[in-house]
Amino acid sequence: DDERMEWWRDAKFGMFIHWGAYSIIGGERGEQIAGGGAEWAMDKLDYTIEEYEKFPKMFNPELFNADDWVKMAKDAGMKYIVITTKHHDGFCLWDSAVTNYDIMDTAPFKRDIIKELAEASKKQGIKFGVYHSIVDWHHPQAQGNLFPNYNAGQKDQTVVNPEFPKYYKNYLKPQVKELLTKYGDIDVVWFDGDWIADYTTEMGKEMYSFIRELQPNTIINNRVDKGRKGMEGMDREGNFAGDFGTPEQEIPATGIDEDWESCMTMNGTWGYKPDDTKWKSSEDLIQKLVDIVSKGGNFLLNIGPDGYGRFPAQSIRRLKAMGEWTNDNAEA
Ligand code: JFZ
Repeated sequence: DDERMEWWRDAKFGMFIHWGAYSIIGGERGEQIAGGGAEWAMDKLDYTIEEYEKFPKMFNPELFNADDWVKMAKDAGMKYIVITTKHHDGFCLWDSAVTNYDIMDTAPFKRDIIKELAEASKKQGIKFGVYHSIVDWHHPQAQGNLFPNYNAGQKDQTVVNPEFPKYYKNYLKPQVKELLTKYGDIDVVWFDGDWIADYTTEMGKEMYSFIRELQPNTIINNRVDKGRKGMEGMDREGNFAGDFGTPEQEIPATGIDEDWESCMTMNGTWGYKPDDTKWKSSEDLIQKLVDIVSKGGNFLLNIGPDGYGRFPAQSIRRLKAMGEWTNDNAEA
């Protein structure tokens, strides 16, 4: 397995991208502003499924340019990209065969974003991965049992939908299969939303082997298993927890003898949110990179592009500063 993990261990620095219909909302509804991550707008701003559907219907990010995004990542010294194929809101950024709630059928954009990014990454020689949410606020079988009168469906995350195993088998797995068979090498699969009561360790194990059968070299994060926060499950021999741990917005105090990746935002939100102006300084981000790398981890640093397909200027500046620093310090 060392061979499979080799590129990832060498990579050190990657770009996380949270992008979807919520990027139009920017965390705002009338005078309400969502606290925390704006990618949770559907839940936090109390949109019903029907109300929320208008955002995918107007998602038309004409300024999106996959080559530019990949180049910005590369110039920053990043070696891989992980983008949200589907976040908790359920809207899919690729052409999915099992739903119309995707970029080709519901949105006016009608360009397969995942295809464009996968191709641009390949062309420019950078690894490409997908973030995929187990939680799905749009799918009836993944909702709590009060569907459809239950807004985003996840306010009570202990509510189990007896139909969830059907969603897992007939929707989640087929979607993962599409992603792993239609877009060339998928170097990382980054699951999230494993905490909901419906999801089980058995499902996680099955998903893990399913992916490895489709693409033996894909690297999968620990949230493929149930309830694996941060580094949970990574420290015990034989304990199933995917291939790497995912401490979030934190750096472990000491080096850990396991594979891990710290994911962080440049401000305090994953999805685009103009109200959040608490940007970490470039110096701070460079220090975090050094700290993480010196402790043997990877740094997955997030960008939340806006609804037009632009990276926020504040993010671009920080990427540039980090690129200058990593270039200066790269071995000849
Ligand atoms: C999740 C998402 O809910 C969030 O929107 C974002 O995508 C982030 C990267 O992941 O949020 C989490 C997931 C796990 C933990 C905390 C927040 N955790 O393990 O502590």
